[in-house]
Amino acid sequence: MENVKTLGEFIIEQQTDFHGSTGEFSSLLSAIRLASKVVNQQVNKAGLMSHILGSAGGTNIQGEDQQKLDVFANNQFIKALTGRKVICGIASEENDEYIPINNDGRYIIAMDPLDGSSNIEVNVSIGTIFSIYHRITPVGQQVRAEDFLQKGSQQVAAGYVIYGSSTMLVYTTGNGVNGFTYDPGIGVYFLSHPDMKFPAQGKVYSMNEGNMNKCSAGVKQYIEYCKHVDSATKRPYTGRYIGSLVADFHRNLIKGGIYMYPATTDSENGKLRLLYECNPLAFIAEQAGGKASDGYRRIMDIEPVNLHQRVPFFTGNTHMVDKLEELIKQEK
Ligand code: P6P
Repeated sequence: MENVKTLGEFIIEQQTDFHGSTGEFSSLLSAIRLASKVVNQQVNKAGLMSHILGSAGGTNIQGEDQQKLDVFANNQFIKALTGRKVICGIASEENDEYIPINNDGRYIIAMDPLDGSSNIEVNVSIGTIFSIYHRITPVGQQVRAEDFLQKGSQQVAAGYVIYGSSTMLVYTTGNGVNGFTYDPGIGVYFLSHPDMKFPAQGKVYSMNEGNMNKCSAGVKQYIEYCKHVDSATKRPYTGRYIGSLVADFHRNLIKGGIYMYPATTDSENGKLRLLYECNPLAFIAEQAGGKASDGYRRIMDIEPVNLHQRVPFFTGNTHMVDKLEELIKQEK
């Protein structure tokens, strides 16, 4: 394949200008690449591997049944990251507490190893989401909570893997967003989507409208705004909701749109987790020319208070998030 770049080549190229490259960060990304290939292989066989399907019997901090594939994915990422010595700690949706790893490691990672797991058994795209920071506490000591409770603006990298009709790894280190498509035949990711940006005009809105009557007036008004017929602003927009965050986010990144998981009367902070769902996708959204907000504040400016805290999450084209924020702020 003439002049097609692999993820490995790209990582090495990027290493030259990354935060005083010592190769450690490249090693970290390579661990994520490796684990994603192993998880991809199992996800693609989930329908056949009855021992994988079905609940693992445990429940995670969300009180959700842990699908065996959730547990499998979590273990694969932890194993790959532990093996590289560059990580001092891991926070995962599947673990109530953070996991100290190597006291000499300079990076921490927060991850949702397999988001959208309820879609596993209906063969809908699911994903891995990750967020990477430099540690705050001194190298050589055991990692502490403060290493994980950093604002999203402190991320050094963030990304996701989408296990869909094809498997892609999409990530940023703060110099734009690049997407790599996996060729399972040779086990290599190729740079297929260089410098990803939201299209100028978004026309898709993604929300579980079953929650509509539990949302604030501003959110309801925005949904009505999306449905209003107005050719000058290319409305009505199109409603698309897969119910798998990575799949909805990825489609909107490519086609343009807004993803919304608002606060509801059942959950005043919505459903999605700040550390390993909202912050990493917010970093990507901003690097792709978009925006991510809780309706009032930039997601990446929110000071975390605990590992699994939830925040309302609105992300996508800037003009769409701006309009939603305008209607929400009028509520007060
Ligand atoms: P609802 C999946 O469980 C998830 O965390 C996201 O992937 C998805 O966007 C959202 O929840 C779906 O939630 O309440 O619409 O089913």
